[in-house]
Amino acid sequence: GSDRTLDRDCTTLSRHVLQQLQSFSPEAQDLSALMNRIALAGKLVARRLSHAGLMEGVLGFTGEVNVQGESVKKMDVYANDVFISVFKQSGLVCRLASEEMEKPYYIPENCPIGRYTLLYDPIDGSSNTDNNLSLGSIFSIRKQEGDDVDETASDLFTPGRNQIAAGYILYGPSTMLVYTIGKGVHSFTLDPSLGEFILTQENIKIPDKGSVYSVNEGNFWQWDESIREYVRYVHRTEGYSARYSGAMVSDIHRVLLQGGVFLYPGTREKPEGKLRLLYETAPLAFVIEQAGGRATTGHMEILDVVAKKLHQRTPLIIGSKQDVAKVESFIQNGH
Ligand code: AHM
Ligand code: MG
Repeated sequence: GSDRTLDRDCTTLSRHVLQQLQSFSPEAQDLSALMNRIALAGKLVARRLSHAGLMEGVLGFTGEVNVQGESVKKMDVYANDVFISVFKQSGLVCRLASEEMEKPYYIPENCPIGRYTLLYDPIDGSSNTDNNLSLGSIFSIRKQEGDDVDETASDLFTPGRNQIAAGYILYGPSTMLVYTIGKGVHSFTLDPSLGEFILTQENIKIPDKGSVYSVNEGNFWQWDESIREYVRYVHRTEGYSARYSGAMVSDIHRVLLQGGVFLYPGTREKPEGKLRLLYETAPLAFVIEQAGGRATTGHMEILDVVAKKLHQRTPLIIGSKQDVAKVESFIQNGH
């Protein structure tokens, strides 16, 4: 009835975070405030994207190359700065680290009290930016351990299981925010007329098996033979569909809802693949594990991998339990 609709319409993100924890605990207050800030960053990026083609100076390249050796787009810089300015005012975060910055960014005025670190990829799927296709932002929140505020951020070199919150924002036909604080996975949709993320699905469970496989087959001859064998298996087995958008947030969102597997394996030249552990593969692994799926490098659960450096890469095989196990058995046993 209408009351239920109203109830659902009123579950905003910050309220939802509080509901999952002891509302008045300091931890609940902090996490609610942190998620609120992430939502604000998402709204700012979504707003800019929705007008991008109409405005001067929003799309295209800056002419710079980032630490990863990738050409930087204007939207990458904009979104990176959005997170910085939003969290500067939060008081809670002393340090941010992102795909676009070689070293962590410190906010000294927050450091005496701000004991959290935000790790993020401001724009996931950059190659989609200039074509008005789906994009994402990925985030991970960790507690800052000890007083190690040096440039290496070595206190972050612990397993992904230590994340206290993680998720992504998907800029698609609607803007969605999906998050976990270790108590299930929940999705919110931005209602542009309210300017609020409203709860759309609680406790999302990924199917144990799906029909989608999502991988860039253009890399076929750069892969290890075991991955080629897996893809040959998929080709000769009825019932698989290929889906690959160029933005893993959108591909993994599909896998979360409908099941299947997303892979970004290593190549012979780059055995660790392309994706970065701390702000790409670990946060997505946390979400998918919380939904009942798995994420592995092929040899080790992603959440057990310990970074040795800030921008460390890992191979990624993520999705439904059975589909991930299938890929794994090709890697480990050749079939
Ligand atoms: P980005 O953060 O620089 O955009 O890189 C991550 C993206 C993923 O979203 C996507 O799955 C992958 O890189 C696409 O790379 P490729 O073109 O090599 O398949
Ligand atoms: Mg990225």
